Amino acid sequence: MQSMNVDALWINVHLATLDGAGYGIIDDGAIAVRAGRIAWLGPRSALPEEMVPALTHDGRGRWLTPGLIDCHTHLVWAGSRAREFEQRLNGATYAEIAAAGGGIRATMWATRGAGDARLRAQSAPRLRALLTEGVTTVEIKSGYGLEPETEARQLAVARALGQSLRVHVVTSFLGAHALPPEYESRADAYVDLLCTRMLPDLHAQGLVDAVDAYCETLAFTAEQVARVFDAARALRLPVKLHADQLSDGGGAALAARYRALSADHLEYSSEAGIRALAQAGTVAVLLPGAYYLLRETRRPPVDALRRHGVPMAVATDCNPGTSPCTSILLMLNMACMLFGLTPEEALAGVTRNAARALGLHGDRGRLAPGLRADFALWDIEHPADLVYALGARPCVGRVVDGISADPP
Ligand code: DI6
Ligand code: FE
Repeated sequence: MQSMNVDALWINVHLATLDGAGYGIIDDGAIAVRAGRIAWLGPRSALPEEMVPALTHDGRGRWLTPGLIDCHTHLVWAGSRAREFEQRLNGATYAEIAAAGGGIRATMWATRGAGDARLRAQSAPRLRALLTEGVTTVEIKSGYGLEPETEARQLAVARALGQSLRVHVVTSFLGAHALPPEYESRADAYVDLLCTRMLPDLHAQGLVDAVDAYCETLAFTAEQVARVFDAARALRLPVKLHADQLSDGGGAALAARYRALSADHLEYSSEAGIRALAQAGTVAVLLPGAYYLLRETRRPPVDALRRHGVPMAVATDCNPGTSPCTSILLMLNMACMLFGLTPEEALAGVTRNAARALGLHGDRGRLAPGLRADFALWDIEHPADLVYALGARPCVGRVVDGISADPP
């Protein structure tokens, strides 16, 4: 019999493959890796006799899932907005604080003023916190520079953090996050700058994997976003959108029109908007942290998303203003408790559907032969424990590209 050489084999693990409709549980399973990809998986009883592993790991009855994917973060920034949080608890609104020069602009000043070393030092702990919860891929947006140099530095720091902390980083250019003070009441001129200079330059430097925009009354109009998306399309870059978070600005339909990878937030999206997302194959990214911290009362239309078959992802939205959150597991719980997802839907939202929201569905987010060997190992009794327990620290290991990368 011909031998089947593999680099590593995990036995004595329960698998939740997240491949197919639900958890995809394989009790007492085994999973083998070759050249950073999944070579084989199944029940241990079906392990091919001819398999010759260079290394065998005993999972000691733990659970192994796809590495978690946080598909929407603004994780690289400098400074703190704790005082604005306090102001809001004393009665000021998010919009009032923004109008008074705080909000995104406050973080912009702090980020512009921080050197690379400080930007990196302040951002790394946030990324480390995500890694302790089994995250193996994280999306990180720019959008706190709002001028060419600082936007580039944010994206470069994001890439560098990924390399030093053993996690895959996917970057999104979010120059259209807020209007910088230099362009006060000249929003269209700023959009010109984004389309003709910033995006092409950053793309040429290899810093951009996707393009995002904030479509909202206090940010950019649908027409302005469409121009940014046209510029992205000219460079063959995929797009995503902060859509209908605080009001129905037709964001879902706009995202669908450009076949966006994802439309994110969606609290105020209409039924027609949801139908358009379904037709375009766009993922709905739900962000319960922002909903919670804004004390929003309108929930995203989860029933309509289900009815129309729109895949739902869940993410931290890690940002200093509306979601200072570095716990993807807490988001799983909140997605269920606040938005009515089931635990299976929530877990799919940080694995297979999160991969889809990044255009990486064929590469990761599930346990299946040929996919990237990114895993999380858990000391739990059942996958629902990941959603249920608040403040637990169940992650006991991460595997990135087939190689163990213990939680920091
Ligand atoms: N994502 C964002 O980009 C804004 N809200 C959200 O959910 C605000 C970010 C900020 O206030 O810094
Ligand atoms: Fe966001």
